[in-house]
Amino acid sequence: MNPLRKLLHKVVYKFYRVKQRVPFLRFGTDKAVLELAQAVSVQNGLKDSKFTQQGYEVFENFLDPETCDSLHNAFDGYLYDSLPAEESGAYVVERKYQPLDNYDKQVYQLMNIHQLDGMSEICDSIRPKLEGLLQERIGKPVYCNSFTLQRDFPDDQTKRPYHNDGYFVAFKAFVYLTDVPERKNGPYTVVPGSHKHFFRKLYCIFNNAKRGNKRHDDLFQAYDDKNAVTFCGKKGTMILSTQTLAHKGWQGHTEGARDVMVVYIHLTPTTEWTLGKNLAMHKPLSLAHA
Ligand SMILES: O=C(O)CCC(=O)C(=O)O
Ligand SMILES: [Fe+2]
Repeated sequence: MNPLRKLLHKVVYKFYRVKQRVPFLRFGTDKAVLELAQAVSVQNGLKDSKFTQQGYEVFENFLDPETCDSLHNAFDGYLYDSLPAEESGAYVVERKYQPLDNYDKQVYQLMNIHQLDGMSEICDSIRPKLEGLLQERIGKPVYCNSFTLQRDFPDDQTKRPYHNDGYFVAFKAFVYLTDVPERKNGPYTVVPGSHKHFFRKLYCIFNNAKRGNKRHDDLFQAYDDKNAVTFCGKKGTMILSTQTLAHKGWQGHTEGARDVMVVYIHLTPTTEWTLGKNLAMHKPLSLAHA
């Protein structure tokens, strides 16, 4: 073989041997660092507002109670009676089957409800409002890429602790469809201002890799509840949030199923939304789960 080729093979081989051994370079953590650095720079370029400073904002009565109830009832139908038709593009994700970790075993999520008859009108009426609100606060156009409904059954064992949803800049609107009066009802929780942290997250990326944790965006090593805000509220309350905040659903969720509309909002539009499609349910839940 050409000696130059041989040398090249050797270099590539050595590089991957080293990459495998150094925790910091395992599991694509180098990519995570790049993502984190990019996110910080994108965030620094956003308009200065209360939202960009604290990373979230709460809007009471964003939806009226009747709309919340009708979404909740429609969700019941898709969970217990008949799953969405394949051609609608909507599907129900059963998180318990995701293979990466033991998180969120009691969470069900109906994706792409904006593509379902009966829910598309509500989503179409919310979309311009939501995009307008956020654009006004960050000074850049945004796109609601998927409207979803999430049901969290009580769980104080497997809720995912503090994390980021990847390190890239993304937003979510959480609209409670059931009352969340207390911590035992599992409120959404964030650490205000944590979207601006760089070194703490760099530490987490390194620490996750060292422990062999493939979730490079787990942040529980560096954040606790002392500086957190939990959003208790009535149905209809919306929390608009930067997902680069350290966040979680409250872990001591011991009472009542919590329904939330979760809208995925990004700086670029997507044409197709298939998040978690590999975990889509094939038959409805049994009523024993209600
Ligand atoms: O369920 C919650 O309150 C938070 C869930 C979460 O971490 C997310 O949607 O990114
Ligand atoms: Fe999250």
